[in-house]
Amino acid sequence: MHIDRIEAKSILDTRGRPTIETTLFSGTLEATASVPSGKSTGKHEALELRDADDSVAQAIKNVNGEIATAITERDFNSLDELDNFLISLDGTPNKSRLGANAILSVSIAAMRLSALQENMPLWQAIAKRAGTTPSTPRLFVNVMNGGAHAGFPSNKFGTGKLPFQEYLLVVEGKTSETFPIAQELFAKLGELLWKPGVHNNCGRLASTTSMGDEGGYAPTFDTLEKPFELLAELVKEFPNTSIAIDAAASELFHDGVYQLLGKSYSPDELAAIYRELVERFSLHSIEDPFAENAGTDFAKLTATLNSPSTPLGATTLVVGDDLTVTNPARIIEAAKNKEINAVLIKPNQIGTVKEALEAVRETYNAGWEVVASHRSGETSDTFIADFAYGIGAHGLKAGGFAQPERLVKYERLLAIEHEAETR
Ligand code: 2PG
Ligand code: MG
Repeated sequence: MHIDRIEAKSILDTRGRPTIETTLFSGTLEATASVPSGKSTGKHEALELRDADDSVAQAIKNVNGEIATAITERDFNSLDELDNFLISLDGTPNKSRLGANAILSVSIAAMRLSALQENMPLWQAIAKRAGTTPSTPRLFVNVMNGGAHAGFPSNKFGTGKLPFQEYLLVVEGKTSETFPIAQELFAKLGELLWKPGVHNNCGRLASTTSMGDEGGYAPTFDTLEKPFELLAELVKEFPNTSIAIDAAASELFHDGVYQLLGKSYSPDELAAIYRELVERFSLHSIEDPFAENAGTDFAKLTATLNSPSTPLGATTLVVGDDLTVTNPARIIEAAKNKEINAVLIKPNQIGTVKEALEAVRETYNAGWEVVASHRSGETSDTFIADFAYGIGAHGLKAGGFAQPERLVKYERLLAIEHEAETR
């Protein structure tokens, strides 16, 4: 592959924050990629380069300057060669010199360019590169946003925004069937949340705080169970649907305890809460149930929720996000200690497509499931949908339906499925 020219610029994400978009030009072809941005970021993630004024001007300068000069001078025999070159050009363990956002924008655009050159749909090019069998992921739709993704604080009585960051509905099946079901569920939940009495905040959602960062509702409730009771009412009407959460527990962890709705819990007490929620509401998965360095607590919970000798029976996925940060070495470590049984894969946590695919490989080597994921600050780039389909992911987390940047991912999945069926 030869890249003739590179152009990076600033665009705004769903939170109105600047992020990077890069276009690569090669002969008559061009390919563009933009990079999302997290809020509840793990400490071990690759570094997103931001300037003091919150812009990404330096990252853009790095692409248009140093990276452009270095890669337009060479030919690359493969995408792995290009990604390895970018990794060594940066030269730091966490891509802090050139910025993981700068590097990933080039890496994804190059993947797209290569698919165009091979006249192949992106998902198929990803599958070919990864050696995976493409398949439709379950939709992990984030219907209620809490924690760091809901913008208002809990009040002094301990009631307030949802303690967990994400309350998701998991819908399994072909996207042409799951997408309309998920849309109906989302609309019904909206009606329920506006119904007087259901909601804790005077029976209605305040217009300024009604939606969270990821395009889901952001209601308030006075107990931990109420949001689950509401979701359980909904899913019982539809087959192949279940409830999942992302606790994002690094955000709840303060001074050795977890704080939820004004109360403090030890890791064991929190584990008991998860067990109860799994038993009562048959949770499909729990992401980041504990803080990012609490691997031992993860391992205990994974064993408890998946032991055939417990009354829980069904398998519940314990998903690592901040724990594993799409980092192959951290996934290998987690596998050694049986800490989890599924991994969230977000390419911008690691900074190249090559390493994200390595993370997928290590996850599959461990016998675990992959859930591909967007970030809370998104763009209209749909790469993650092709990625999820191409690697045959168990699920795709792409947010709620109240933001176009989330909807385009689901719509892309729909288009991929049609493309795959008609090829
Ligand atoms: C998460 C993500 C995406 P953020 O924690 O899983 O849903 O949130 O991008 O803020 O890290
Ligand atoms: Mg998470």
